[in-house]
Amino acid sequence: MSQTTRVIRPSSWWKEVVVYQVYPRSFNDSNGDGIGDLNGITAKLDYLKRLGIDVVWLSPHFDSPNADNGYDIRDYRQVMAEFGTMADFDRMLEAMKARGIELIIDLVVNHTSDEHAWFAASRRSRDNPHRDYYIWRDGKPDGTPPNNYPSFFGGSAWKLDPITGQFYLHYFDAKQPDLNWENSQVRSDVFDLMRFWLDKGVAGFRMDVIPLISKQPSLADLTPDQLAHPEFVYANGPHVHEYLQRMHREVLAPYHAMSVGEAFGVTLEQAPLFTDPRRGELNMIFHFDIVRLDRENWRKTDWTLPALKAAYTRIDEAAGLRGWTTSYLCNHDNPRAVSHFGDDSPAWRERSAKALATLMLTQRATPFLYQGDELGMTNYPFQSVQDYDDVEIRGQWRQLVETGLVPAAEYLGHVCQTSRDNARTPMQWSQEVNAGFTTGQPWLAVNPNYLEINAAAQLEDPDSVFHHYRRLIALRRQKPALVHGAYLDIDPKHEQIFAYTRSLADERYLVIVNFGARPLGYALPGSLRIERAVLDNTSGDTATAGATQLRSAPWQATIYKLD
Ligand code: TEU
Ligand code: CA
Repeated sequence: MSQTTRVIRPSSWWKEVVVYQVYPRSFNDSNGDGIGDLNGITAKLDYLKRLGIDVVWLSPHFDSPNADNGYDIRDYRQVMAEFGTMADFDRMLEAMKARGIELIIDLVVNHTSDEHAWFAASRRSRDNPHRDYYIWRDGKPDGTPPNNYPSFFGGSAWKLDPITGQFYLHYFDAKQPDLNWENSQVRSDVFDLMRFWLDKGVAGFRMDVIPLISKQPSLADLTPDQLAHPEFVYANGPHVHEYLQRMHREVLAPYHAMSVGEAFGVTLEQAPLFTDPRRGELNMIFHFDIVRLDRENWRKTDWTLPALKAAYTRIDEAAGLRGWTTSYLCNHDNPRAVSHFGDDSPAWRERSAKALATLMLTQRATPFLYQGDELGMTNYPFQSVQDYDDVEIRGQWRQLVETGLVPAAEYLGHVCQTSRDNARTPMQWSQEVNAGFTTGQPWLAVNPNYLEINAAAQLEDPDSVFHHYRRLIALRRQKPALVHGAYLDIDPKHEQIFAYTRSLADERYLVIVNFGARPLGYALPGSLRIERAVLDNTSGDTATAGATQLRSAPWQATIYKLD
């Protein structure tokens, strides 16, 4: 099977695809236990085909005790029992292939679960053959942890293990011990498990916090400045590029596999080190500069359109002429796109969701669409801390609120806008009970707005957000300029209009997005002249041939062909 897979995929196939992220727990429950599963995904492949996507990115589907919803893996070669069996996986993959859909899976190898067999052995004794699979250190003489590293989920990044009296490192939850990539046995075990899935026919990997795999040899204390953003220290270990180059050479390249790294802690200046194809590391990375534009950790801050536009330009420049990048506005770690960057009030929710779709699907980058965004799903109306499931919220609550550092009302006022659980509520399929997600009790509450926002209704309505996404995806497929064309922001300072061109040879498109509920007139800068509107999200109030001046309705987003 892997032989044929190798021949079929052309070398840069991943530039021309649109990816759809499935968070399996919340996608579709086929057996009424309240948890989405693989058979549930298989049952919805015709829906995805209708939308027109090419690749599914599946968030972790491996055996896990679910301290962090599968980002804590107990066995890399087993399917999580709640999600089904390996036979279900094989059937799902076959059904995808039959529809021309490729599958990429989540590679979570900065850490494992503390219930992984490697860790069970490692913690047993100081001279266990697996001891060196993880990072163990003595505490300070006073019994405190080896250094002041914080965990992203609250508290110290070190946990004392009573069995051997040493501390182990965990950047995330204590149930997610960090692997020791300096150990060549760890690297070859990881490479083997990657080949296991590639041989089944998966087309590549999304790599979880991959820049964090190489640790700082000194493990020196962080300075107060560094403590505010430890990821910039954690992501700059001395061997990360060496490890990624080996992985590319030894595992990915022979399969023409697709690779996208979650570039947590990577600055835009450093991006080419990961994605310049001459270096042979990753095809592309997820930058945090857009989704975290208005964030200071869990705090929500303000954002402006010029700042958003500057981030787009810098990301495009960081990819450079040779490199490539991603376009995304949401994933399972972020609030909903329409609530975040659009306007989720009843008046503008649909129009602004379509505007964001237009922005996302007309970048010189591979678009990654998150489940439910194609319906304009919104944030959840959280009231109290009990409404959240996320390990990140529970850890921060203990560290910040229960200690009295931050008042509860202040914390809740921010995280209702920034929490990851906003994007994790179940998919809204229909008006049926629980939005058609499950016949049982859903693991996380369904957003009460499912009667208005659901897939069944939108499939019937040609003007829906769903059909706008479908048209955009189809258009992107037809117009190489929208995939490969040069990106140029033609008016970086305008406070409400986002206007950019995409040019390839003599084919030139202009995208104009009104980021607000105020209508306004707009004079095209320079000598640009409209040829015709190609795709629009209003009832068709677009500029006509020869126009140099146009009107922009609230949240209007139009793709024009230029003369
Ligand atoms: O995310 C790591 C990450 O960069 C953050 O978004 C993180 O979730 C947190 O918000 C930092 O404060 C990846 C996964 O996408 C996430 O779901 C996992 O929880 C995490 O790694 C650990 O595997
Ligand atoms: Ca289920």
